Amino acid sequence: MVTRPPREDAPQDSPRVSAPSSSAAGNPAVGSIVREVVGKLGVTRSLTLLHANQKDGFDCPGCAWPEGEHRHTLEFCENGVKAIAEEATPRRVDRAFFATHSVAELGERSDHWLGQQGRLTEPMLLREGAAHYEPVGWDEAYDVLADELRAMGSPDEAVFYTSGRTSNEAAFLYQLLARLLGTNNLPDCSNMCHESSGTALGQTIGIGKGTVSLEDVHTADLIVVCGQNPGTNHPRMLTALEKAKRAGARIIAVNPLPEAGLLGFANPQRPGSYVGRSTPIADRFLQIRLGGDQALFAAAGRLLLEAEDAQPGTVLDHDFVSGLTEGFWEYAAHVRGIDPAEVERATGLSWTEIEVFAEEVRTAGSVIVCWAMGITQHRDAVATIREFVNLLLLQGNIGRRGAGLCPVRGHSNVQGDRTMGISERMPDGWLDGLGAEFGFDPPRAHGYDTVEAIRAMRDGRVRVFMGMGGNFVRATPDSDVTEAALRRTALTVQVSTKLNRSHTVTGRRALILPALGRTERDRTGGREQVVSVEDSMSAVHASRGRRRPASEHLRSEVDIVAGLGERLGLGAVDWAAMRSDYARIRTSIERVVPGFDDYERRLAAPGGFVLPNGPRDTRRFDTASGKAHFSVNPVRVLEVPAGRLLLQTVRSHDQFNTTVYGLDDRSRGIMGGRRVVFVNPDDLSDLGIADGDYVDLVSEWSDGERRAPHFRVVAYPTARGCAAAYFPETNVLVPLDSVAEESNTPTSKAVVVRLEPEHAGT
Ligand SMILES: Nc1nc2c(c(=O)[nH]1)N[C@H]1C(S)=C(S)[C@@H](COP(=O)(O)OP(=O)(O)OC[C@H]3O[C@@H](n4cnc5c(=O)[nH]c(N)nc54)[C@H](O)[C@@H]3O)O[C@H]1N2
Ligand SMILES: Nc1nc2c(c(=O)[nH]1)N[C@H]1C(S)=C(S)[C@@H](COP(=O)(O)OP(=O)(O)OC[C@H]3O[C@@H](n4cnc5c(=O)[nH]c(N)nc54)[C@H](O)[C@@H]3O)O[C@H]1N2
Ligand SMILES: [Mo]
Repeated sequence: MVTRPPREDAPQDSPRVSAPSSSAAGNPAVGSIVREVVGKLGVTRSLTLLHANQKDGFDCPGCAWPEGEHRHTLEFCENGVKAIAEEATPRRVDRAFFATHSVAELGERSDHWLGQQGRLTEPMLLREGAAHYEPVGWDEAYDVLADELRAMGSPDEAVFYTSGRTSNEAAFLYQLLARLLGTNNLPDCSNMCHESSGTALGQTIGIGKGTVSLEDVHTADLIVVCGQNPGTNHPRMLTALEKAKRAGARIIAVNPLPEAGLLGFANPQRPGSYVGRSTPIADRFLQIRLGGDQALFAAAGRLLLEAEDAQPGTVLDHDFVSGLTEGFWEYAAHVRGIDPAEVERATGLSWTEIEVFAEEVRTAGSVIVCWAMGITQHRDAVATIREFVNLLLLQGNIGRRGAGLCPVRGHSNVQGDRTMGISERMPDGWLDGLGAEFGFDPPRAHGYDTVEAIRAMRDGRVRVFMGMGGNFVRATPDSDVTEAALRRTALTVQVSTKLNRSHTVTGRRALILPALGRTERDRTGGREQVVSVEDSMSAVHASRGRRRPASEHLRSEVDIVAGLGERLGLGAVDWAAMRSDYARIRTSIERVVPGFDDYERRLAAPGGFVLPNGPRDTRRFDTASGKAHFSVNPVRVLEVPAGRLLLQTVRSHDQFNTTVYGLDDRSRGIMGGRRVVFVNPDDLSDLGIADGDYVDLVSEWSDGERRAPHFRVVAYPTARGCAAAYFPETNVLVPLDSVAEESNTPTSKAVVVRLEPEHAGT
């Protein structure tokens, strides 16, 4: 399988390399914000920002980090600004654009170019055999989709994908529509993101969510940040870490890369720090080998038990362990037996470094572990997160001030979408409630997750693919396989705000349905509508757009789903009433989804409300036994054959997932290009490759090789044996079958590759 770089990449992609920066925000960030905003939007549009994350404004479409209690007039960050600027762009992709550019031609363009073309303006249809999309009215678009859905042999021939920006109201209606149709095929971006967290936390503490509030972060003694690059991906989290530090917290960064945001930070919200003085964030940096975290946490568990042996009664929280947990003895017996040499191999750390880490944990009164994709996108991700739980349980670090588990979510409403039932496997009790509310019997068989959906399309078992936001073809692994899979369907439908590659890789027919964005006024049904979202810490609040929509033809996601439900005549649901008053949807949500009592009134309260969380609020664990579970997880080393490296695929500072804002990664010293691969200088000399050389990345998997051509090698201080390159250019290298155990998440952070010098053998 050989993939050529998209045509546009070649001329654009000539990376210039300089030293990585040592802090994430501060002067350069402020400059970048001003340039971004005024350059892209002009002065009037820039005022949109004043409403970001304000109590009566819209929820920032950037990330899912919660808003603080005392909001600054401008509660935004550099990358939130970029997300808003993307949506507020004055550029338009209209019918003339599609008449000029054929689908084949658009398919050759880079992700960056596609995203730069602006906002979609009206529904477009690609007819069978046609070279161009053509405009179509909303009614005809619904007809095309409804006819194709009616023509299916079984409801399971439809797949309904969701990205994580969709509001609670739209998500609830969307899953209702799929289930009324008769399928649980509701894959979502979570399958590629925090699925491993949900799986591990559900098994061990009885809820698939984190257990900390922002207040806990501010008051923790020790915060361990694992597998996360907050300086780029959750910049507002740095404000919370800074606050915690000022209150005396210690912070440990665990990462193969020395990420700028963890090394230093100047708060752009406080003019005092504009002058370039930066607060170092991490007190300690553990440069771990990819996939080594499970071994690190297991080893720390062993060391805590040994410390308890040496001074009984001083380390473990015996009341907590004996009263509220089970499985302690099996866990203790297991970790006492783990082999330090094996741990050193798995982590690339010395046993002394691990002892120092365990000592930090032992002496801290309260500990929080935060994590993101560096943990969840590994083969042993679920076991690793269970190991985080084990370590915290030992000292009763759950359900107590300043302590707990903190999976840091990605998309701004990805957690809310799950709460609303966007999942291929909702529990029976939840489905019972849905069925009772709408008088039907929801399907019970589990549906396809993202990887299973690709397999089903590949094997010709799917007729209709619908994407509620997102960019399925670029976000998913094994790009060549996934593209071929989508092309086997009869119809692909994308509900989108902006042009992306998923519009160019289509079924026999394709629809683009343009939607309102978060920042835009929603006057569906002739009245001002408000939607709601849930952040990473289970706080639900209202979001109200203020800007004039990019086009008069845009419809809200709620409107689009309700319109389709109505056209299909599905169920005893008053789709029209729900569409014209979103409060009607919330009334149903209140009756179906636990924790939403009095939804409408509490949503109107400033800042919204927080959903109940058993472990956090009352140390109640909703597991079969009613206790939190210790677990036994064998330590496994990610083995790499000689001469090969473990490649992780990461985000640059200038992208939001598959949306490439620009070609720079300021924090890592890369300008003007994205086809770079970061490798440790010692590995380079072992391989006989030099900084500045060009190589093909070739991934090796049991079913064959995959190739991504033409990457500039950058000597970079990453952990030994590990490499990094940007997603989505490298998704072609991630084998579809290389997934995390139990969660089925693609292993985007561990792909075995060899670097093949360009023109080798020619
Ligand atoms: N500006 C911006 N913000 C975003 C996004 C964006 O693309 N742009 N995306 C959003 C989404 S959907 C998500 S999920 C989040 C993603 O947020 P992150 O998880 O921060 O994103 P990644 O770039 O994938 O970074 C993974 C980090 O984990 C480290 N890592 C990789 N493997 C390992 C490992 O085995 N062990 C340890 N300890 N570390 C490891 C990498 O070096 C890197 O620092 O951000 C959200 N916010
Ligand atoms: N190799 C590799 N692959 C990965 C990852 C990785 O780290 N490495 N990360 C994974 C992760 S964590 C995630 S979450 C997924 C992301 O997967 P997705 O969520 O599918 O991808 P995005 O790039 O966020 O989607 C961008 C598109 O969403 C549309 N959009 C934006 N805002 C709105 C809106 O308000 N409404 C609607 N209807 N559409 C909108 C725009 O058209 C835009 O082009 O990718 C995953 N893939
Ligand atoms: Mo994500």
